[in-house]
Amino acid sequence: MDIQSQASRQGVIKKYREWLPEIPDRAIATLGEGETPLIEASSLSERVGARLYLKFEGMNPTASFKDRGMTVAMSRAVAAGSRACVCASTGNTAASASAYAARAGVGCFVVVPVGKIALGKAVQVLAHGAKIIQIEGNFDAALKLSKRIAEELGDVTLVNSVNQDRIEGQKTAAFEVTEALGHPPDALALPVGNAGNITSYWKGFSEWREAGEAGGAPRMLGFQAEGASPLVAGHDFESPETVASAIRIGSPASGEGALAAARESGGAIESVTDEEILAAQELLAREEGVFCEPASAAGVAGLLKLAGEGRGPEGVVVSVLTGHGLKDPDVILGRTRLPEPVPATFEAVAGEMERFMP
Ligand code: AN7
Repeated sequence: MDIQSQASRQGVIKKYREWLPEIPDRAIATLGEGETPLIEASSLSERVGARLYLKFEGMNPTASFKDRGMTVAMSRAVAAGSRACVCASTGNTAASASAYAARAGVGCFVVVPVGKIALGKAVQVLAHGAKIIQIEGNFDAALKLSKRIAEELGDVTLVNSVNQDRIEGQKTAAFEVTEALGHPPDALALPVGNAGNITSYWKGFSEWREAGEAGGAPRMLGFQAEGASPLVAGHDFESPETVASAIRIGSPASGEGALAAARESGGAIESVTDEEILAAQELLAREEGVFCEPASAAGVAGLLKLAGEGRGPEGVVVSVLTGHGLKDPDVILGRTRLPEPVPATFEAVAGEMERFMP
């Protein structure tokens, strides 16, 4: 018996091969990505006025959704004989590329804005031994440079989502959502940065609808952080700013894809403030037990905002939580900290507990 095909978490390439570009077996670089949980959120459902599920992409091997696209992009780079890969990143692409490059045995260079990468993500890159190049510029400058590097150095593959293989791999999340519910949701809410992921989900939902695997497709609701919301404002942002460092992007490479997804699905691209993002992150952690990074909470923040204005989606709604909360410890430590120690006595410990007992 073929043990691989029986195993769960065999990776998105083996699971959805007929929907993906061709990859020879020998080139597959996988860490068992995909098959992430779809968690019913009863407390938040009441707040948003719909039946809300959370697609927790923080449960991927490097703790973000990027792994779905990275397994495809890296495997195709191996198949093409690439010596190394390069990417620009706000952090998660870098973490994912570092892990999959290590797995595939190719070199990895990540170009990042200096001092703007969340701690957990930088630590992942260092652990996997990839080369970090910090530039004195923002993500958009890093992406321009990475594109040019890949063009001018022949055997170096660009693994940003402008690489179509990334889009192809990430669309598998739409298949999983549809399979888990037994049908596509009525709406899908997610954060938008470079706009690769919303483009991917819409491609996945559209392909299954056209192939007759699903009867419809959800309204796509994309949310940018207000300080980095070029798709809402209608122009690029020179100096994007938001607490959600993952989506601190002023000139989204797949902006057209995001706008098309919203238009074709009857959805929208809107913005949420940093306060709304942090409040949603806290609600998710404290009321649902799901800890995601700030950017990942933008979808729920958006749903709460729409509900508050009486224009929230109804029916079955999925919000994609794109990355794990452990990625960005500083955001939590910025608003709370460990308490002072107490004496090691029964009275002191019981006294502390009494003050906090629900
Ligand atoms: C947690 O890592 O762009 O709209 O360089 O890390 O597809 O860009 C990360 C983006 C949402 C936005 N949530 O997705 C990068 C990077 C998290 C992210 C997004 C990112 P896109």
